[in-house]
Amino acid sequence: MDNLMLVSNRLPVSIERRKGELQFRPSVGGLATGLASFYKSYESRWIGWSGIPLDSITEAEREHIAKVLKRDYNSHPIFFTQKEVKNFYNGFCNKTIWPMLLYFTEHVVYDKIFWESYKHVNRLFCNAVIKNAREDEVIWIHDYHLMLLPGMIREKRPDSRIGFFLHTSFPSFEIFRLLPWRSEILKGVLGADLIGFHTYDYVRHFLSSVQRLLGHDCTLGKINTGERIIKVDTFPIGIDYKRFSQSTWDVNVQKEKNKWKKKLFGKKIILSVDRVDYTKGIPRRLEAISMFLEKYPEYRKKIIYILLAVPSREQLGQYKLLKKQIDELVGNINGKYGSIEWTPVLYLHRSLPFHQLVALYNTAHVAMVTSFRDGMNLVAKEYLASKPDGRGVLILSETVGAAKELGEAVIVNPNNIEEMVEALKTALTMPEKEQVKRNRVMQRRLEHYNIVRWAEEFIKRLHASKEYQRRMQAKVMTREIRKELVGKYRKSTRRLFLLDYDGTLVPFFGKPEEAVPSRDLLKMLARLAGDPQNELVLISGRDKDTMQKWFGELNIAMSAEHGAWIKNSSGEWEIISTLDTHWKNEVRPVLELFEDRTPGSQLEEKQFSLAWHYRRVDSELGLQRVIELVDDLSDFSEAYNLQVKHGDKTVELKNGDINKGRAAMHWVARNRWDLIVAIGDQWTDEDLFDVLPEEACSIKVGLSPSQAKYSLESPKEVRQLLKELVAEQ
Ligand code: GDG
Repeated sequence: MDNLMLVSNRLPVSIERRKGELQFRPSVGGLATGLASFYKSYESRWIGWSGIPLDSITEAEREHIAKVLKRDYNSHPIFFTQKEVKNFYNGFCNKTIWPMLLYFTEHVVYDKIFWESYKHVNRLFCNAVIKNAREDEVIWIHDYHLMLLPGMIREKRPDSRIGFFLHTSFPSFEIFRLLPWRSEILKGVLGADLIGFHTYDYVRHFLSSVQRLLGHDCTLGKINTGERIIKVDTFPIGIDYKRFSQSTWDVNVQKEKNKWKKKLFGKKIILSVDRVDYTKGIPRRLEAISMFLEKYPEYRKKIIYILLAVPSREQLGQYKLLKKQIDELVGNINGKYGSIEWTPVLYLHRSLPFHQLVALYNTAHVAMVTSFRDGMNLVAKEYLASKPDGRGVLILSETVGAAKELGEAVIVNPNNIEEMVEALKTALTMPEKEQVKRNRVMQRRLEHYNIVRWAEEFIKRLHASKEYQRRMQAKVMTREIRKELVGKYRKSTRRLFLLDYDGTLVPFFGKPEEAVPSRDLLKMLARLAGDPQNELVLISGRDKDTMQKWFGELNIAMSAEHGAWIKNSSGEWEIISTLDTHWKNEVRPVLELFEDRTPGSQLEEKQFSLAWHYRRVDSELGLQRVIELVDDLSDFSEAYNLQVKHGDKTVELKNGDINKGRAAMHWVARNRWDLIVAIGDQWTDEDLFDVLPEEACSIKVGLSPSQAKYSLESPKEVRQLLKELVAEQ
């Protein structure tokens, strides 16, 4: 395992002043709890906020904190002033970006001062990372507090290996676009090499924002910024499963359990554990409890609801209000239904030590996780892990990330009180056999994909993403390299040229039919093909009739429709293999609809493919339509084994087994060439580069990433190079 630098807002340990003394205590919260076990088992270091305001400690205390954190926790603290805590943490983090990412737009505060502070604090983190991280260290940045940091580090250290993981949800574009600083935030995140989310929906939403706001091409979880390729993927966070399941046998946990059993004799326990946060849906859940007691009075005195609410962000008005609301609701329920011997809601407004938490999980008959929104929600997973005998029922909100993995739970809509009431009834009456059956399936999954697997998987994919970038880094073809190629050309006697046409030999035109080859170009191609030691193949995405019309006079080999058709220099056009085209009748109406709805767009039909061109469409509208179209086409592509390629202002569908690489092999495998030159400009040409032997000279036109060896700036440079090759000596 490599050296790893974890960066998050909070360190896994917080520093507090109690009775005048500084105290170091483990932080409570999803990220800190989750990563602590992974962190300890590897060569890692952690950078994060100390949790104590800079202006409340002396210089000596500051040094002491840094020393203890380094010595005992391998951590480096960042210190904030009171003002930074106010504007960065309580401000932009918790009043702006948190409610935005979790769909609570009514709580979002748009304040320029908060934003300035967010930038400033991200810069503080950046300086600390640059100062402490070794050149080869993997940097893994966490969560919504540090969304600008990947970009800031990338600027200072372009070769860094950076991962970013967002622990919250990522909202749909219509929500995210509300943020005045949306583009800066996206650009910041795109400084990473790998970006991770808990669920595929968040990935989808993120990609759609990147595409619509920054205009980058996003295909198959890859973002092409024109300079780098960034991967975006799903990594549902796991828990330290064994720690929970095995702790249930611990003496302290057993003691605690016995206490609860004695105290609650015979009553069924319903449990919830959350930070006091409006995303967690605590008041709505209390209303459901109240309605349940009203609707099913036979359960009065037979159940008890333990509401463990961990204090959170208490300085913020919104959170103070929420706390007040919860206090009142608990008071009302207990006043209305309770009696001297029975309190329906047991309200614990504090954080419990781990063994007490596990005892509660283990004792509870039902756990209610009914957040309105939650990136994942670890409590749901921890509850299941704390049930070695498999008994217990989890009621789970459909809008939390965990619902994607825990489908065997009783799933509810957290806004639907009646449904929650019925879910409680279902949970309390569910036969034990059924409980065990459901839980075992979920437990197996959680045990397998635990927190360590999650982190290892992320780091593995980060390396893979970097490796992919390395392969896609075409080197600019300098004058020296060009000279070298000319030298090689002169010495070789069996040469193969595989050339794309549009965007490679000629620039793009508004209408595809305008790209007719000039007389000069035809002359040059004829000259290249005229040398008996050369085999020239034009491999284009165009239809064969156009190719024939434009180049038929030349003695050259051709391939049309991205490799569906091939033609030897002195032969006829042939289909590369029998291909089914029935799918076109199904898909054509969809594309026609897009053509009608999008002024300036054009549908092109070829024998084995359908293409929708949007070069002349207003750019915002074009991007918007592409997203819709690619989405609409996904069902067809699966059903008919089609490829959907989003290339240069075109979305093209074709049979899955056609590609330029396959067509190129027809010529590559034919001879023992001593020089192969392949030139192309688009994603479809990557298939061509892919099949070439190691020694071939592959050239990408344009500066975007490619696995080609070299890059040239424009078709003009390509023509210049070809001219140099065929020039008289
Ligand atoms: C964020 C995302 C995502 C709670 N009370 C006590 C206690 N806890 C621990 C739990 C759990 C953690 O805190 C809470 O994690 P959640 O996932 O439920 O929620 P957030 O804090 O909002 O976490 C969330 C998570 O990050 C990870 O990516 O799942 O969606 O919002 O681990 O056990 N621990 C102890 N005593 C308590 O009283 N010891």
